[in-house]
Amino acid sequence: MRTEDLRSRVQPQLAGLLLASCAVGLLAYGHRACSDDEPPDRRTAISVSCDAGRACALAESLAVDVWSEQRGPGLPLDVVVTRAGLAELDAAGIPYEVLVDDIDAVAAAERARLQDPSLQSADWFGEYRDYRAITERMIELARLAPDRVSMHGIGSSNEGRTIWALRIRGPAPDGKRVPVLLDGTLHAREWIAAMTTTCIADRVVRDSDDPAIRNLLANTELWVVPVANPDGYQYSWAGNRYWRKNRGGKHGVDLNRNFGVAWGGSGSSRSERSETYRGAYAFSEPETAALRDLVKREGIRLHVDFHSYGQMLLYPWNHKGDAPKDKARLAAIGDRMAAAIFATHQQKYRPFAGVELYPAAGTMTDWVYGEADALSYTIELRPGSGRGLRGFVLPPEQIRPTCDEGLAATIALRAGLR
Ligand code: 0X9
Ligand code: ZN
Repeated sequence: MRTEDLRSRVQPQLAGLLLASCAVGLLAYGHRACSDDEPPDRRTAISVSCDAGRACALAESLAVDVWSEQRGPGLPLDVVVTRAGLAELDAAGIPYEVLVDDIDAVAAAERARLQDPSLQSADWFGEYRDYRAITERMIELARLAPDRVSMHGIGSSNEGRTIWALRIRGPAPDGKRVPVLLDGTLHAREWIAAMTTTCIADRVVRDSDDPAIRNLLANTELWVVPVANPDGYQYSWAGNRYWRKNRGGKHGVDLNRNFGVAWGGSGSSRSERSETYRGAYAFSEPETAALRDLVKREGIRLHVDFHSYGQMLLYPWNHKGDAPKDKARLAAIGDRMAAAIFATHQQKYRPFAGVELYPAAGTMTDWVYGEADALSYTIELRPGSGRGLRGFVLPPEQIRPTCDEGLAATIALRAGLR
């Protein structure tokens, strides 16, 4: 039997079905007494330390969603549980830290902010933007510099939305440019990935005289796909804020388990309802097929797949423990990307081989590295993990600083191939 990652066993439909009386326990990280006024389907994000005995196993079994990238001894596990789940953890004396007391209230507050005209930000990157607005911004960039920038539809989603790519060409005296791909939002709820990639494109086009950007663009052809999963992204905007997958089939497919290297292996699920459902076969989804075709057609050499959250730089392999032949190089460039990120806002992003955190088969970066032979990274953007940070709902003031970090990482990555 295959081991499946924790996410794959989580059945979202369990949310709200578990009813239990609310036990009150003593918590190591803070006291979360339950009250009878709370609705039983209230969903709370908590962080559990995996060092203590069966703490994480129990948290896993009670989880209605899994938020954290990492798991394993010494690493905290972020999960979402209902009120009944909290009661069970309390009854078992398992300590946890509350990350977000009511994740749906946080999503509702975000939605109210987005819909309130008096709260609109004058800065385009001062607020989150939907698929349509991002597409318009990309068109604007192409109009701004038509000699260097062009819009390309690289495919169509399940629901018929165009998957847009912006191509930004830097000067190349000998006509040879290194093709680099940045993509975001394979996972719908990771909104900061769409904003960061759009913002990197924006900076690169508008600040082309900045020496660091000039250097990045020299002999480079940058492809940017901010919304790789437009259906899922729009669905998360339409009210289901924590939606992860695309909208294919009955329950959606985890696009980051649908690529063709090690497809079907550990850390992916054959169960359609699972959050890590891998799809019927590799590249069954039009969104992953579009990215595959782009990578092959353009001969991509460098790649970043932007996700959130946890502040990490992950390089292959994601699915198995054997070190890839380029491990030393991937790790060294990962270190340089981390240092470049730190220099912008003093945030720590830690580099790992993905599998060191948990196995995930069928990921985009394993395919881009394994089949297309490009140096390929997953960057888990802000926030880090911890109390007061709200997981996927990152305050909009953090879009610009996160973009600085993404741009710094991209510059360091490109420098790694000079
Ligand atoms: O699980 C994923 O697809 C990615 N993490 S996320 O929290 N954004 O969903 C990371 C995939 C690679 N990571 C590991 N192999 N650990
Ligand atoms: Zn993700």
